[in-house]
Amino acid sequence: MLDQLDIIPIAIVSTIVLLILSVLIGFVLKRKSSKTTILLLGATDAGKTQLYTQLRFEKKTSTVTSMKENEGPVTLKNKTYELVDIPGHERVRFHYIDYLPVTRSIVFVVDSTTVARQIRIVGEYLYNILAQQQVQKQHIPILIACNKTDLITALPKDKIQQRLEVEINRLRSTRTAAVEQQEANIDDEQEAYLGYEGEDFKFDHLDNDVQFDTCSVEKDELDNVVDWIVNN
Ligand SMILES: Nc1nc2c(ncn2[C@@H]2O[C@H](COP(=O)(O)OP(=O)(O)OP(=O)(O)O)[C@@H](O)[C@H]2O)c(=O)[nH]1
Ligand SMILES: [Mg+2]
Repeated sequence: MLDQLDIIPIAIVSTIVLLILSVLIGFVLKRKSSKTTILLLGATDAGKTQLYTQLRFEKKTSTVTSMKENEGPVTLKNKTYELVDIPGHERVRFHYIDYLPVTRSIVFVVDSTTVARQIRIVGEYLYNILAQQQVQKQHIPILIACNKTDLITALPKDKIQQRLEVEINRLRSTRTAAVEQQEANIDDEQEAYLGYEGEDFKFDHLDNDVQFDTCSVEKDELDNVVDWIVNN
C-alpha cells in the first residue's frame, strides 16, 4: 500500500512532466502559427505577379517579366499573411529557398494553356521544390493553382496533374541514375527521393499535402486559392 509520503514525490514528478510537455506543445504550435509567409512560385508568365497584385491591392496591373521578388502583407478573411512573388526567370527562381524557414505554404502557379508545351521547365522547377529537404521536413503544403481557366485552350486540372506526374517520374529516373553514376558519398547533400521506389510517381505518395485547383486571375476567380491559403 502506498502511503501519503510515497504519493508526494510521484505527484511532483508528474506535475513537472506535464509542465514540460505543455511548454513543448505550446512551442510547436507557436512555431506553426508564427509562420505566415505564402510563396507564389511557378514558371515565367504563369500569372504570379497578377495574382499578387490582385490579392494585395484588389486590382490588376499590367505586368512584364519580373526580375525581382515582390513582397508585402495581405489580409485574407481577417488573417494577415506575408505574400512573396518570386519571378520564374531561371536566374532568380531559386531565391525561394531563402524563404523556406518562414514559409507556411506554397502556391505553385501554372499557366494551364501552355503547361503541356512547357512541361520540362514546369516539371523541373516543381521537382526541385518537392525534393527540398526543408519542404519535406516541415511538411509545407503546396497548391498547384491551374491559372487562366478563362481561356478555352486551358488544360483541365486532372490532365495537368497526370502530365506532371509523368514528367516527374521521368526526371526521377534520370536523376537517380546520375546520382548512382557519381558514386559520391555526400549523403546529406543528395536530393530526397520522391515517392515510392519501384512505383510510378504519384503526388499522393508524398508526405506533403499537394492539391490541384483552378483559378483565373483575369476573371478574378480566386476563391479556390484564397480558401486554400486560409485553410492551410
Ligand atoms: N487570360 C488570362 N491571362 C492571365 C491570367 N493571369 C495572368 N494572365 C496574363 O499572363 C501574363 C503574365 O502574367 P504575370 O503575372 O506577369 O506572370 P508571372 O508569373 O509574374 O511571370 P514572371 O514574372 O515572368 O515570372 C500577363 O500578360 C497577364 O495578363 C488569367 O487568369 N487569364
Ligand atoms: Mg512576375
